[in-house]
Amino acid sequence: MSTFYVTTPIYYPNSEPHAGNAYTTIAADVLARYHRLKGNEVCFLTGVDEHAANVYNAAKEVGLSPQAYCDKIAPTFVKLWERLNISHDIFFRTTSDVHKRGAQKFLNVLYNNGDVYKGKYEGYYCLSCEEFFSEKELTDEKICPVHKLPLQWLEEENYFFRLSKYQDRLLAHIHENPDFVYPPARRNELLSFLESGLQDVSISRASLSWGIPFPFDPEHIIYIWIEALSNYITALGYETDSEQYRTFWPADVHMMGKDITRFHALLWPAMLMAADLPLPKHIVGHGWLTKDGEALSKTRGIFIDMDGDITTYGVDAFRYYLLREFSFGNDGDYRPARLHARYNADLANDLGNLLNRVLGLVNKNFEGVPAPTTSGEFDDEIKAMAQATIDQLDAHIKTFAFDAALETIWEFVRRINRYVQQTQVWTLAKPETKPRMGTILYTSLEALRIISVLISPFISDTAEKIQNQIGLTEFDTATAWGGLPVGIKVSRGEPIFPRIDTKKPKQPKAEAKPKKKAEKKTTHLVAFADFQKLDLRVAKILTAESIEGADRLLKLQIDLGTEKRQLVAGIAEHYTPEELVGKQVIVVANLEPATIRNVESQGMVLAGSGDAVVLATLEKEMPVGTQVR
Ligand code: ME8
Repeated sequence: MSTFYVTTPIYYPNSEPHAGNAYTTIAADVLARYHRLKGNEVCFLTGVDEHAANVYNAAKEVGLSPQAYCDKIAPTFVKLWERLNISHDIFFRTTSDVHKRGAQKFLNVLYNNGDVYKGKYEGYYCLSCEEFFSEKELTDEKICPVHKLPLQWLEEENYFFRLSKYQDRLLAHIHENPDFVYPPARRNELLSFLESGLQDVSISRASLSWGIPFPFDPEHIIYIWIEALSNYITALGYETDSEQYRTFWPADVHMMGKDITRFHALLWPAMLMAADLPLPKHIVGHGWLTKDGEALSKTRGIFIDMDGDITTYGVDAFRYYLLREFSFGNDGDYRPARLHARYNADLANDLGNLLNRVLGLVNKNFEGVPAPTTSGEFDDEIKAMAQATIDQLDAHIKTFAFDAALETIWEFVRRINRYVQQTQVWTLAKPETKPRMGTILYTSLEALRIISVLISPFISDTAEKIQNQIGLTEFDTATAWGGLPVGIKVSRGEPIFPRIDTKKPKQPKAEAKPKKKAEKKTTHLVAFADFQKLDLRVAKILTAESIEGADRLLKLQIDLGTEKRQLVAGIAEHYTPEELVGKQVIVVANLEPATIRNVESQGMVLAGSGDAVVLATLEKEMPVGTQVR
C-alpha cells in the first residue's frame, strides 16, 4: 500500500477561519479522499499556528491571555472543518507539548549542524505576515502590500539561519524536479527570486514573550515561521522518531495559497537540507480567492458569506463551486450568482435530474435494477467513456487541476443525459423492446454509480445519496464496469439538489441591491435617437469553438461584410459549434469590446433568451453587413 501525506498551512487563529482558509482545506481534503479511495494509506494534517504576534495582539485587545484566546478560537476551525466535511486525520495545535518539544529538537539539530549563528537584525517588519521586508521589497510608504498596514521598524540581536548557504542546492532541486512547485507560474516566480540571491534569515525574537524559547538560549523565542514550518514533522512525531513520522515523512503535498509558497519552497526545504531530512514532494500554491476583486482579509473585513451560502445551497454545492469555478493556480472572484448558476445547471439539472429520471423509469418498469441483456448503439461507447473518465480524472488530480477534474466527470454526466435522450429509453416499455430498455437503464445506473465514486472526494454527501437511491447499502468504491448488482431495489428519494428558484436567489443581506431590483420592474422608454445609436447588422458565423473552462460560452468568428470579428456568446448549452457555422445572425456591431474569460468579444449576438436560448435571425437571408432597424 502506498502512503500519502497531505497538509494545509496551519492557520493563524487571530480570528475565526474565513473562506480562503476553507478553500485550501477543501482542496487538500479532495486529495486526501481521492487517495483513500485509491486504497492508499493517508495522513491529512491541518491545524493552527498559535504563537503569532497577530494572535498575541488579538488576545490583548479582548483582555485574554494568548493561550486562553487560542483555546477559544482553535475550536472554531474544527467546527468549520466539520461543517465542510473535512476528513483530516490530525488537527494540530502549535501550543501542544509535542510541537514545542519537536520544534526545539529541530532547532537544536540546525544549531549543532552549524547553520544557526548570532548576529544583529534591523529592518521593517509586518506583524500580520510575520516577515521582514528587504530594501528591494519596500515601497516609499512602507506599507505591507498584502495587509495594507504600516510596517514596523524592528532592531534586535538575533539568531540567523544560513539560508544563503542553500541557494545553489535549492536552485538545483527546483530545476531537477520540475513538479516540485505547482503551478509552473509559481515555480518561475521562485526561480527568479532565487536567482536574485538569498540572504540569511533572522530566526529568533528577543522582544517577544509569546512563543517557544530557544533550546540553547531561553531569552529568545523561535521565529514564528521556523517554528510553524516544523509542524509538518512535529505533528507526525518527529521528536520521538515515531512510527507515524517514519511512515509519512516526506510529505507528498503541502497545499497553500500563493502568499506563503516562498516560505515552503525555499525556507522549509533549506531547513530540511540543514537537518539532513528528505524534502516534501510537491509544494502547491493556489490562487487568491477575492471578493469583488479584493483580497479577503481578516484585518480589512473583506469576507465571503460562507455560512449564508452553505445554508442556502448546501456544503456540497459550496465545495463544488469553489473547485469547479476557478482554475486552481489562478485568482478567482467569488460570486454568489455564479454559485447559484452552477447549482442549478451542473448539480440540479445535469446530475440531479439524470438520477431522478433514470430511477423513475426503473421504478415504473422494473422490480429493481434490470439486467443488461442486449447490446445496442452507444452502450460500448459509454463503457469506454467511464474508463476514459477515470483515467483523465487521475491525470488532472496529479496536476492539481480540480476544475478540469470536475469538468471531465461532468462531460460523462452530460454524455449519460444524451444517451438517455438519444435512445429515447422511455418509449421502450413495450414487451418486445423492454430488454433493450433494461440494458439502457442498467448502463445509465452503472454509469451513475461510477460517477458517484468519482465525485466522492469532492462532494461526498452527494455521492452517498446517489448510492443510497440506487439501492446500495454500503458505499461501493469500485470503479470497474459492471459492479452494480442486478435486482437491488432502487428508491427514488428526494431530489439530491432541489432546484432553487432563479427569480429569488437567496443572497446575503450585504449583497442585496434593492434599488436595482426596483428599477427592473419599471419599463424604461428609450428615445428614438438613443435606439438609433445601436448599430445592428446581419452577420454570418464563420467558425465557432468552445472556450476552455467556460461551459456556457462559445467563441465565434463572424463576417460583418466590411470586416471579420470575434465574439463571445453564452449559447454553448443550446447550440453545438457545428450547428452554428454558416448561420446568419443579428449582432450589435458597435458595442464596447469586452474581455470574457480572457477572450475578447467585439460585439454581441442577439438571441431570445428564456428557458431556452434561440438565436435571432432574419426571415430570409440578406447580404452580410445589412443594417437591421
Ligand atoms: O500564513 N484566497 O496563516 P494564515 C485563498 N500561519 N486562500 C487564502 C486566502 C484567500 N484570499 N486567504 C488565506 C499563515 N488563504 C501561516 C501559515 S504554515 C507553516 C504557516 C489561505 O492564517 C491560503 O492557504 O494567514 C493561505 O496560504 C493561508 O490561508 C494563510 O493563512
